[in-house]
Amino acid sequence: MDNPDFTMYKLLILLFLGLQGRVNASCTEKNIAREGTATQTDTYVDPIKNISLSAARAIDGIKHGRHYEFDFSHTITGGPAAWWLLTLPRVCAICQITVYNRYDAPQRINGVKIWVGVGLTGGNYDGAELIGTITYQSGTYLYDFSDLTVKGSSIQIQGGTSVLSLAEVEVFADSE
Ligand SMILES: [Ca+2]
Repeated sequence: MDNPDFTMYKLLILLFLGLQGRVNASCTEKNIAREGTATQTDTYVDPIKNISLSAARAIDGIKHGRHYEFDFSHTITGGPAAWWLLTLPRVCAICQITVYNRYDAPQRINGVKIWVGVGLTGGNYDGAELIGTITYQSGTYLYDFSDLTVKGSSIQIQGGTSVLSLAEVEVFADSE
């Protein structure tokens, strides 16, 4: 029989390994969206400031979504034909996607769909998994899709009933 000190030592080792396992299995706090490349159907240019509201503005780390901060993406195309596509550098075990809405004209988010797939091209959802559809709620600024267990290298957001305009998209993956 082990002496009490050795038994305690073994218990501490087991506790440490157990905690490590929990950490490794959890959703990392790191947003990997900014490691990817964002594209969209087409791009609206603000006619006053001549600023292009590119797809990349939805992964620029700025989440305000206010019109004159130009920190959001904005297509010209409206409805389900509009898309915003994030291509990650590798297939990831995605556990959470957070979509930050525009502060101005927030109702445009209504009906927007979030898809995850592998190697998707713009407007193509073949083999992709539908993660969810956003129903606009007044006063709600961000929409979380958590506890996901889906592998993919592409996050594609499909337009709802309006143009597709996103303040920010964050993607979190399980630690490998
Ligand atoms: Ca942004």
